[in-house]
Amino acid sequence: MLKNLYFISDIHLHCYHSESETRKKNYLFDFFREVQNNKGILYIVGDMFDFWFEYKHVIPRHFFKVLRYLQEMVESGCEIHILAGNHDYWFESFFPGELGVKVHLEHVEAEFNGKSFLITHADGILKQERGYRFMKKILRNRFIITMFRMIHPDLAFRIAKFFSARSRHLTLRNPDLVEDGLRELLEYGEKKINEGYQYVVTGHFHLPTEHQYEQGKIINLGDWIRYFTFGYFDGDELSLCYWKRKSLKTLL
Ligand SMILES: [Mn+2]
Repeated sequence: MLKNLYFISDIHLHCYHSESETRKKNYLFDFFREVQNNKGILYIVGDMFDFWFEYKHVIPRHFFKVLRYLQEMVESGCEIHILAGNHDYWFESFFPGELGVKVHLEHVEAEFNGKSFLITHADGILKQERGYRFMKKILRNRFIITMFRMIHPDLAFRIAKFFSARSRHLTLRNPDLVEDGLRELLEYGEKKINEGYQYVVTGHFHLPTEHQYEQGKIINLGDWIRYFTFGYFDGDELSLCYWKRKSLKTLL
């Protein structure tokens, strides 16, 4: 019987060093060690990186330690899946080829112990994301990706940092929008559960959420910026968990 299935999303690893980044990574490595010790299956449900871009011969150096961890986990028997988010859509062959991590550019439908899961970053599902849905088409256009690859990596990451900071500024939403978003997210969950899924696992909203419907449950995974939350399926039940809750008091 399968147990020890983990879900995590929205870690938003940056391509520069800072105190908060070091703290975030230390928590993340503690979490990875737990997955590794339990020989778990891990789904990274989008936006692990604040920006990821692949070149034919170059990988971004700031993520080296994280990538090394992922490779070690796979080598010690863990199964790792990574879903593309809106910040890190541009995966090519590096993850499967060099790390042994399975890449999913779209949502994943899976069954574990007879329970059906819908696993999705869930970007672009809200009404308030109308502008983003348009941008998504541009950002995923093959020609534009090829053109962007022609830019020197140092400059490309500087451009990405600028746009990422800007999008963060725009998503510092007012409470009304958060409330609307949550309502729509729960409606989305209900719809998917009525379609036959027992568990709907989402990322993207940075809002730890666990809602039980009659026939199933939706979980929004929160993030690893403020909440340090993850989803855990023990083989029978899926729940939202807080990593080292006690120590978080000093962080918030
Ligand atoms: Mn996202």
